[in-house]
Amino acid sequence: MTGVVTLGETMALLALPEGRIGVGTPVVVGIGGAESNVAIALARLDVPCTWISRVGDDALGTLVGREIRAEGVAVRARRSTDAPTGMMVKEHLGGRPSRVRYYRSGSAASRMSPADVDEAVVAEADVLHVTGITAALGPGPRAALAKAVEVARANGTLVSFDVNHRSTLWGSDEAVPVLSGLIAAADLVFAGSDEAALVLGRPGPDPLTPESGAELAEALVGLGPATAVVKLGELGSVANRADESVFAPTEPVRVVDPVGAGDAFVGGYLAELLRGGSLARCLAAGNVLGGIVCTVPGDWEGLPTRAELAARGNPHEVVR
Ligand code: KDG
Repeated sequence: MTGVVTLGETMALLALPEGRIGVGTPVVVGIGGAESNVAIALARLDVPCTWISRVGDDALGTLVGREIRAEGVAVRARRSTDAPTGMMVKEHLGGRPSRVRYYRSGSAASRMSPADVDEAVVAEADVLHVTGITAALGPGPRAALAKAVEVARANGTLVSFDVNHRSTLWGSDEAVPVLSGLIAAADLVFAGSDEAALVLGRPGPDPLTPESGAELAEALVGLGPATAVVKLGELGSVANRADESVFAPTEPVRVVDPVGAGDAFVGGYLAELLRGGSLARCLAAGNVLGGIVCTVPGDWEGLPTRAELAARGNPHEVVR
């Protein structure tokens, strides 16, 4: 197994454990980024991983690189001397996240370009995993994404794409055609139900059920990918591939912080895929990781190692 390569921005994360920003408000410093969250999930499950990005030549850039490397992920991130590391501030109320604000416009990662893409690393990987966030960062990152996808497709590297629409970064008029193009170029697509509805130009499913989720997954496959997965939150997840529809329910968990659950899901799914698991097992593994990460504060800190996962017993799965 040569593993997974990801590409995207990771920011310094300033978490305010309770209340809003003010003089003397305690802050917990960490990091967060959808693609590195996935890479960390995979590395903790013993899947070799590389993360490609750019960070600033500053203390936050050092923090980001050091933390991701410490998780066993290979870091390919140039340091920009003329742009800072991006940052996000996460406020909490009653112990749960209440608001996230980005300070990433003009960040080092928003200046990524195709030159940042290590072609050999992408060509040799089993999977390239990318998300819509990178496309929203600007023309340079979008071009880097396009190059990574092109190299992957030319070399038989599976392209995995998580829609990850961030409405605070771009409007849907600009986002939908770009996201649709990336879905068409991918082999495997992940979306939340609202994201799937957005790119398909439909209202969000009401009620959200395994059946309405399955319809969305089937419609996403109609855009081009071989497999589409729709994450259904506390219901579980559903996938469509070659006219087969598979639903896997979740076990209930005590949710402390749901941010990062989607990335954990993708990490669990891809790890199982690389072990040769069936579609049902991939969904079940995704559900388990997504659930676990919700029980711990932070976007990725609760991700389990392979040993911790094994200690929990086998994920429950249902196929139909
Ligand atoms: O999926 C969790 C991410 O949203 C978070 O870690 C930060 O990448 C991030 C983003 O752009 O919101």
